[in-house]
Amino acid sequence: MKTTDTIIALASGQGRSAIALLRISGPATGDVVTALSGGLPEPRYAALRRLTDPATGSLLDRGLVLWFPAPASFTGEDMAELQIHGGRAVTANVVNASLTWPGVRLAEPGEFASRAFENGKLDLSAVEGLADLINAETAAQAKQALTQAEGSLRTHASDWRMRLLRAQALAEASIDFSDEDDVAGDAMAQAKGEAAALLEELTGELQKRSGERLRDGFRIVIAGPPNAGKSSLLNAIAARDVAIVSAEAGTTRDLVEVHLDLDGLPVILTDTAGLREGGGEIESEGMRRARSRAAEADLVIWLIDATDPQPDPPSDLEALSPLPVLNKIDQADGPGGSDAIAISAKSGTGLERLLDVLKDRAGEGLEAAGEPPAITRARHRTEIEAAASALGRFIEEDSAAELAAEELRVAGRHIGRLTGYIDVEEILGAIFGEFCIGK
Ligand SMILES: Nc1nc2c(ncn2[C@@H]2O[C@H](COP(=O)(O)OP(=O)(O)OP(=O)(O)O)[C@@H](O)[C@H]2O)c(=O)[nH]1
Ligand SMILES: [Mg+2]
Repeated sequence: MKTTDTIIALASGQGRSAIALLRISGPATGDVVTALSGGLPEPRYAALRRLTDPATGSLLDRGLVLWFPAPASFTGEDMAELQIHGGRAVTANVVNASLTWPGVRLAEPGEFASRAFENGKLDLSAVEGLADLINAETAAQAKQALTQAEGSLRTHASDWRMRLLRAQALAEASIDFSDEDDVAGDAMAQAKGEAAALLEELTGELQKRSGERLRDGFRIVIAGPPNAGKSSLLNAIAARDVAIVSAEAGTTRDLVEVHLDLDGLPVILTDTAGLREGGGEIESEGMRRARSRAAEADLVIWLIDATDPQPDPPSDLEALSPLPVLNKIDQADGPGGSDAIAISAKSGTGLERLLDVLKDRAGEGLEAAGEPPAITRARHRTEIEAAASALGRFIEEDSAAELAAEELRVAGRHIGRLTGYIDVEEILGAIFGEFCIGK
């Protein structure tokens, strides 16, 4: 990517729409806008303009033009946004007319955000927050993404870096004064105290899983004996005919997954093959998948048939403390089991209560009400883990002060990578590649 290029992209997504948003960024932006619309409007004020093809003079569209001269723009470069009619031909014509200008080309995915990063407009954690915001499917996901885009992780990271620098300064002081035993020992003890406090905080953040869970979704797996009504329950909750239901035992073999929005919380609900002894090759593979998906779940529902009460779940599932649910109570005589939630997937009886319980459990698992966690993706976890182990080594090292101090620099590098202030080349591609073109 050469930042001397001027890039253009449809920011509002592909396809037909009432209005489409075109974004242009780079040194030729002002020239392109002038060529298309006859001049530059006042910065940051919308101006209604006729857009014409600079080559032929023919009218392309009439739309709003916004001009953001550098550096006060999203990318930090000269930028313009054109709000034009969203027909495919209109947008293609305006893009093509812009592309005839020398040095103008179509943007790569994420290139606007990447220029914003290069120009110091956004740090990496904010870029990731924006990517998550664009991908957010529920209100809670959007809220977490926005909090991160607004700098929640950056705030943590810069606080951690300041504390590391303090510890580093103390450790360096102890090296400088190594011939004065008292001073040196004192400074090193203080440095270790700082490091220990920071390590405790990082360990606390590493223990929280709710950020990643919220980003990915709370995973609920429906398990149970064949024919208990697992697929019927999935369909009832999803309010769609997703999984095949039949009176034949052993109908479901594959995992069937639906994404739900439970009061703003993202939930992934999975239907599985019924668990029983025996079964042929395909059914056994289905049961193996059921068990392994249940083992990874945040919550397992153990569904039993009230007309054919079954024994307890097998021990591997029992160990996951599943939520017992009793189905088909429309056909059972009285309220069957003890603490099981009684439902009928067929008639809908008890489903509201079950959904309330699921919402509560998802809410607890995602800690939707609490402080936003610092870690929202595996990349953050990896860096913080690496920083924490370097801190641990620093605290334990008691022979050579120089070696110990090097561990603080290692920790600092990992914390720095959270925001990308240092040493970032190899992680850039992975992050910006997640974006769509035009962001
Ligand atoms: N009366 C009644 N029948 C139900 C209820 N839920 C499911 N059934 C019936 O029970 C049978 C099995 O339902 P499924 O949803 O296919 O059961 P499953 O647990 O997915 O079965 P497998 O995929 O074979 O493990 C079907 O004939 C359903 O119509 C219910 O609440 N009441
Ligand atoms: Mg089924």
